[in-house]
Amino acid sequence: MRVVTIIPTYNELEALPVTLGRLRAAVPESDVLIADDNSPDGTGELADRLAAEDPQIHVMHRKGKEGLGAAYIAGFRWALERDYDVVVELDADGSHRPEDLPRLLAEVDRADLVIGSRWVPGGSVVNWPLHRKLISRAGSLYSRTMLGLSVRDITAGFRAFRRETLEAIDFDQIESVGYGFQVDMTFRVARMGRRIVEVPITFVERELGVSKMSGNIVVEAMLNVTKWGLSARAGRLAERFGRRG
Ligand SMILES: Nc1nc2c(ncn2[C@@H]2O[C@H](COP(=O)(O)OP(=O)(O)OP(=O)(O)O)[C@@H](O)[C@H]2O)c(=O)[nH]1
Ligand SMILES: [Mg+2]
Repeated sequence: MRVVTIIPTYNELEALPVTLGRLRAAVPESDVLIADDNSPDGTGELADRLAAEDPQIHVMHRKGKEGLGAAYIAGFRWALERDYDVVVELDADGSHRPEDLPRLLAEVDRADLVIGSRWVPGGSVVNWPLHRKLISRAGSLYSRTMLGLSVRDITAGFRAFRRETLEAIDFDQIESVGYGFQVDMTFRVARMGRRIVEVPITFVERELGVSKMSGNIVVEAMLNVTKWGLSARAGRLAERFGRRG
């Protein structure tokens, strides 16, 4: 099983080397692709230096900041052009513990998508204020209800995809950039009837660097979820009336 872990970065100069060191120690068999959006702080150059010392580390330099979703899609295409069987998503900021990755990979034999989940029994969040926990849980609950999904942590960004799952997705149709991107991917995988398994993880709020999360990203995600939920319902209604008429 050939595994590549994609790490999207924007201004992660302090956090990236720590995360990378932990990842290489925890899952030495995984190759790494750093997808950097021309970070002004020099993360891209640091990534090049780390890659020069380690043949399993690769770097993709992108023009400028286009959001997490666009960076992941570029990384997915890169991975599919090479013969990887499993593609992992991992944040650079230490929130996703590389030490949890072997437990995700252990499930990928029996799942099309494995999600490292905060909101299943055994999962948890460290260093989040109550309001942030509530926003995340409420966002997942709203998305689950609107989209009719059983996944607990829909916005989670720590994931392992089987290659076949990614091959079945038309990336040109994906519109969202932030959390909406993760919801969008989950919804597409579920609608294809593929199997999603959640594995409990401990999510640790970043200690180094600055957050790129914004109110806009949350609003975008919720608006998109509402739109997708309503159009899926409209589609089902049209089908029902179509059958009758
Ligand atoms: N390439 C690229 N990476 C990004 C972009 N925005 C965020 N990232 C990376 O995506 C990962 C998650 O971003 P974060 O800023 O941690 O967002 P978050 O996890 O929602 O928020 P906090 O952890 O609270 O800071 C990190 O590795 C970021 O560097 C982007 O526009 N382009
Ligand atoms: Mg983060």
